[in-house]
Amino acid sequence: MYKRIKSIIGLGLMFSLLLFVIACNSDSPQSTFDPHGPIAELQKNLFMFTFWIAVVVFIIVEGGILYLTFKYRKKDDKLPVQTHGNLKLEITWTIIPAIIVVIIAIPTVLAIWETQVMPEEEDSLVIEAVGHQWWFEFKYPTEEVVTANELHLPEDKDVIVNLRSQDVLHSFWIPKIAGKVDMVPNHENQLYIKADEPGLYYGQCAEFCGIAHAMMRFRVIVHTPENYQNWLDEMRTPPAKLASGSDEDEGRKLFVGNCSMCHTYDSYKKGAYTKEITSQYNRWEEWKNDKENSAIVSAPNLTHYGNRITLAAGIKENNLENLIKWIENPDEIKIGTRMKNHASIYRDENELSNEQINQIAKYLLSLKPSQESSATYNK
Ligand SMILES: [Cu+2]
Repeated sequence: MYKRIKSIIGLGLMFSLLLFVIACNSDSPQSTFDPHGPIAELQKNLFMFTFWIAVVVFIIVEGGILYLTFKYRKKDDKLPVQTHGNLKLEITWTIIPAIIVVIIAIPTVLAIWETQVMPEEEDSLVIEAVGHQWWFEFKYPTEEVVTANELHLPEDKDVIVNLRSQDVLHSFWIPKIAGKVDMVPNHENQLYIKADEPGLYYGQCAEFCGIAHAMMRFRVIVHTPENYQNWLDEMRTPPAKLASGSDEDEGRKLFVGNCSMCHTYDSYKKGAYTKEITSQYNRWEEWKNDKENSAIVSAPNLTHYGNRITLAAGIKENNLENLIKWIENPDEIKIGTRMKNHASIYRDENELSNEQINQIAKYLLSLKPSQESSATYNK
């Protein structure tokens, strides 16, 4: 019995050590130990400062417990000297933790203040990020660009993200760059972010928001200033014309007939930004008024979808095979989507054939700006 307990404890310790080692891997795309922006850097430094103080406390306290356990373990049947209370000792072990808490609190409070100060709006890029069950909408009001699940940023630029939610609580977090701040319905929060190096970063909803919460992710693509400008230009460029009778063109007709009530696909047009804001609002209102039977819901903007890296909010690589699977049955990739519950193509009488699904997928992947551009995506 004793042996069994020992081996269970041993296995438990080994498993904990394994988890500890895995968690320390700074190569992981969501590791906070490899910061790429001032906010994440500040948070990491604060964590390390607190961590090392905790390590010292741990060693002293656990060392003391082990020392006393062995030194005063039962050696014979003699009753040891019985004492009660020690004023000096009790005052000491009350004051020392209080001092430690103050030492940790000072940089913590300073860091909280520092992250709350927003840069001047005139010198910053202002972005609206809206949380939906279970995807992210990104709007660039000054640039009049709207996209979903992939946030494009220029490097070394102060960015103010205005955070909102259209349904329940979500939380916006890019572990290597900044966060996390809650996205609250009927309330706007702000987050200051800045990325110091071009590259691809991972984002994640960090507040439980329903059945697909863990699958509510996004990507952040940080560009050099020139590439960022190219991306903006591309977002205002129409896609190439489709050859009549091609699979893509057939897919376009099917998409317009079945999907375009919820998914906007042409926000490259002039004035499209304001139109999209109104459309999303109306879709949302209609769904809110009749959650069971509403024919429309607010949905990710699919302008230049062919340039996206992932589908289903950062869950699968964006390619033909995955996109077909997604359209066939979204629940298999991400359970609970409103698309599955509300789009008419999922009702028996309107079901699409495999060929039609294939055509829609090909059409969506063809949605790319037509003109040659020098923009290089950091895939
Ligand atoms: Cu969530």
